[in-house]
Amino acid sequence: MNKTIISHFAEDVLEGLSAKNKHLSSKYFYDDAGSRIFVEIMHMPEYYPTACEFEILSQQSGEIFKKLHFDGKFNIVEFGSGDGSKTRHLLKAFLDKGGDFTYIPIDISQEANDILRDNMKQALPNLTIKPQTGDYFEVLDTLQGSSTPNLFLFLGGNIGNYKREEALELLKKFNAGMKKGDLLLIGMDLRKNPRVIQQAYDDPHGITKAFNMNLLQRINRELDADIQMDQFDFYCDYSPETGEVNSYLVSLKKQHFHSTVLNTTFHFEKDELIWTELSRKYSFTEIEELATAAGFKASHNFLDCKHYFTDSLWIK
Ligand code: AVI
Repeated sequence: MNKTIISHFAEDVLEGLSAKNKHLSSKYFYDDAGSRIFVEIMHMPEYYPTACEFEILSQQSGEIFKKLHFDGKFNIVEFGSGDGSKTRHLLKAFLDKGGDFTYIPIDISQEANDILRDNMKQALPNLTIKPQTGDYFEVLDTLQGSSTPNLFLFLGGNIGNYKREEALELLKKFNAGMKKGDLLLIGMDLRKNPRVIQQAYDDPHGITKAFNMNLLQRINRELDADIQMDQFDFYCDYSPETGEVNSYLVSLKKQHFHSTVLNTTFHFEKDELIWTELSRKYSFTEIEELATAAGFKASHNFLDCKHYFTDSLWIK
């Protein structure tokens, strides 16, 4: 882990745990340990979004291909490609249909890109793949000079983890880096029976709890702190009125902990909360409104059979 990332983490922990309403950002869930726990979450029967998006991409990629209006060559640019296991189905269907495209996955980690390239080359030997390592927007800048049309992918429902204004800001930035006629396929979790959503986050196995508690372990590890794990619990709540799952760590007693790296002692009241994550669920109207506000037209929703999740196709 490099120093800049540690110092961003350190700064954000200091700011978040010194605030009146304590908070830590869910972007810090994903260190090596957290990423492993997230894989476990994706395999839980209660956590439906992964299986739903898998179903959409494995069964409907041919239909998605039909909706592309590009003649000739195009690029498929993926933001946050991960291990590519879901995208592989889309790429395979597009190749089978004779699509002439270059796949450009963007990731901040060179290692992740190298692994992805090897996996994809093995699974799809005819794929043209040009991974780009770096910030999404730097890569968007380099694509703007070319006249090749683009299909952008932002899958997995990650947009739901941004607060409303931040989601809009991110989508506007994507839009600014796109040409007229470029497409965005964006994964979004839909509003549904609240019990289904509550179970997916408040899971009976305690895996989502471990995912959240890892934030505290990370503070202990990286900021040399002495948090007692068994003195915190996890709580999450889905509100069907707002469409938001909000997650928290709960202090089980009046307590404090010290971080040597931050040279600070943090105090907690009994039952005090640390807000850790927002996971928003959308209605179709909200999807259309968000698309329009960010400069797109929502043209088609590709749904799983239960209508729990959408890969929504937007056009600039
Ligand atoms: C990555 N993101 C879309 C997940 C979600 O559903 O909001 C993260 C997650 N948090 C708890 N479980 C899964």
